[in-house]
Amino acid sequence: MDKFELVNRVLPQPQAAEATDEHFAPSNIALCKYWGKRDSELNLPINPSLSVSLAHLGTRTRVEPIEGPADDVWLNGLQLRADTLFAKRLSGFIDLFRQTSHQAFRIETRNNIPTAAGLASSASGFAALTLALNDSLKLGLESSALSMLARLGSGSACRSIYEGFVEWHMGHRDDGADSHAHPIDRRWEGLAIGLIKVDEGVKSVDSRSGMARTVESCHLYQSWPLQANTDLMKLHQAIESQDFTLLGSTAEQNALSMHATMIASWPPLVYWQPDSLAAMQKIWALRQQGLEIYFTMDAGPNLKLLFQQQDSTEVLAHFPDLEIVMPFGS
Ligand code: 2P0
Repeated sequence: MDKFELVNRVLPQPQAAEATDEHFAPSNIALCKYWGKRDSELNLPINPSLSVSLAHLGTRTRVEPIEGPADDVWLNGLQLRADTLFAKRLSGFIDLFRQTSHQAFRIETRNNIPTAAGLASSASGFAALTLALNDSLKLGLESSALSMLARLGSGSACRSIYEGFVEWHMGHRDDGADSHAHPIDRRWEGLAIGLIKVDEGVKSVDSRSGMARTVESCHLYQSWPLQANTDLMKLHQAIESQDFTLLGSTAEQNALSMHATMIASWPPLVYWQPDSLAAMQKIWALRQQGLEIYFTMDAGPNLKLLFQQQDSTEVLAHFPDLEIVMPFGS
């Protein structure tokens, strides 16, 4: 099955496109990571994942039908050339929604994710675009269908349809119709995430290629789905009982296990830089001294610190440049 067939089955008859207001989708950070696909056309994962959305940090997107043959893409107030990778990816995604029509759109998208944070914007970007298209074409889709569609733009975008804690059920069907995210009905006031910038440059191997390389070449990868499933259960337990030690230790071990599979790929995939390791060692030393902090990392050199609001002053004393996000408020 290709993605056009899948979308064709899900979409109701689209109405004439209309201009929309801005639609917002939050960025998200996985506590149990998505790493590896069983189908790269449909972005179907090999393992389930669990994330927390970053409240007001994310992407705002509006779309407007325009005359002419080509989309007109604006990112953070700047018009992009149609041959840029970003514009091509957006237009390729919109093609899924205009199967029989040739309707072009002006797409205005803005990220308020701090550039220093090293956070991916593709998750919130494709989620916000999916919400805007649903509005423009009057599709009236439910959140689970929106999540499934956003997944076709970028896997992790399926989690950005929701706020708070979110689980991506990997699904088992070959067509991917059952692979979408669900919100977890639990809040955690006082849970804090700190963004530690190590390097904000563009990484040399993107997640998509990195995952493919790991699945193809890493023997350790065989144990990854088992680890992810075990961690998922622990995270559910931690969220249910508000057990921060369990949440932080599980998220940190999960991230390090994912990085172990990357490092053991061939050619090796090492996203860490010397300052990444220095930050980890600092965190481990502070933890030894009794400060309860943990970290997680994605496919890049930056760290995301997990801690409790009650420790903010002490954490800031050790990491003065930390950008803090409270996913559930304080
Ligand atoms: C995650 N990452 O769960 C993991 C952890 C990176 C490391 O989801 O190919 O940009 O578009 O499905 O969603 C980044 O992968 O990949 C990601 P595609 P995506 O957050």
